[in-house]
Amino acid sequence: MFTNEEIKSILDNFAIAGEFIEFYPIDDGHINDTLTVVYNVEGMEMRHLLQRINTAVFKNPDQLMANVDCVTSFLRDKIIASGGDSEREALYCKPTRTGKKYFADAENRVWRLYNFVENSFSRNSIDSPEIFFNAGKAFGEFQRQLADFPIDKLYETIPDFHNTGKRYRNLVNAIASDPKGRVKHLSEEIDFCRERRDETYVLTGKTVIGDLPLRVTHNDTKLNNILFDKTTDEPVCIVDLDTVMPGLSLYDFGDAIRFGANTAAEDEKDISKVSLDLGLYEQYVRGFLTSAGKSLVSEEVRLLPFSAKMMTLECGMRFLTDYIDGDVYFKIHYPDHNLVRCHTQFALVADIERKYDEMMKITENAYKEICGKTL
Ligand code: GN1
Ligand code: MG
Repeated sequence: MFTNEEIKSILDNFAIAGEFIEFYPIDDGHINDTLTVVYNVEGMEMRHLLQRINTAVFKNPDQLMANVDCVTSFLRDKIIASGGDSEREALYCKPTRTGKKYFADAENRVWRLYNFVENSFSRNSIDSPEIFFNAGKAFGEFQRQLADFPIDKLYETIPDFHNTGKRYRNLVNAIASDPKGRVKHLSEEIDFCRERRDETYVLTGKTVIGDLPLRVTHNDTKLNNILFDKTTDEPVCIVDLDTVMPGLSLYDFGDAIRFGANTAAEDEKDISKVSLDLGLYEQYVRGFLTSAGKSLVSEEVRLLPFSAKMMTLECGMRFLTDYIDGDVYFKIHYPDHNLVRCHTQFALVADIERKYDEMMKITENAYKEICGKTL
């Protein structure tokens, strides 16, 4: 997709030492383009992470990078204060030669350069339950670290990002305009959303009346946004900080379950493989409560199963909306990719509904055991 020459000419604008050797694309994300770039510094290999920011999604790069800068420096200070290794446990952006946080090229593409976390990897599925416990603990810890972050310093990089009711209205608008004539084949999917419409307003409603506190949250807690240590297999660093914004702890919890506790991939074509793994659900609840439990109000804990359902429904509605719009938001790798993703999400919602009582019991027991409180 990019040539060596092109990448080299972009990198020439950043204040880094050595000679550029090569790059490798990292294909995980649905929004930005991410590349590992390799340099030769006096005979030693040095890597950085180069990203092209999708400015159709993140419309204001200055505000986006101001957020990222504030959050990463804040986390870095905390990590240093607690005796951690800030080179590996925190991200930081390397400035351009003119001291800016990003570089805009002649075609107005926006690029930024991060430190590369050595000896780490990301995963798209869970190979042992303990890993998911650790993932829950890491995202809970991330939230705890940001608990005293000055929330009004943050710009809302994507307004209403997890406003599920607004996502529902966006779907209704897409159905009404139907630019690709796809709606006629989607009556089942649309009915599925319509039947759950009233639930899409629950979390925002409870926030407005003060039952749920606004916190600084990550908002994109997919398993592959954690870097794990290759040697110890423990989480090292949370990445993809573009959507760190004021939000609900439930957004972070629910989205992590949506992706990590699914027995199938987000884009599995055979939906009979899709289900909610209750064992993994339990592991994540326990990990999350271990690090964040004490600071949560009981309403947040009570709604953990509901948030898993809502974040999955919301994501499914977003894939469906994008399919109807003609695949303009998420990257796709084949024509019906967004529809396939929508089907897996809705199948998972249906399975969560079947297992809801059990999820509630697991949550109650874990809360009692870990935080000594009853719901
Ligand atoms: C996008 O970029 P990536 O793949 O981490 C999306 C998330 C969705 C996710 C679905 C800014 O995340 O909200 O949950 O795809 N990010 C944005 O896999 O829209
Ligand atoms: Mg990501």
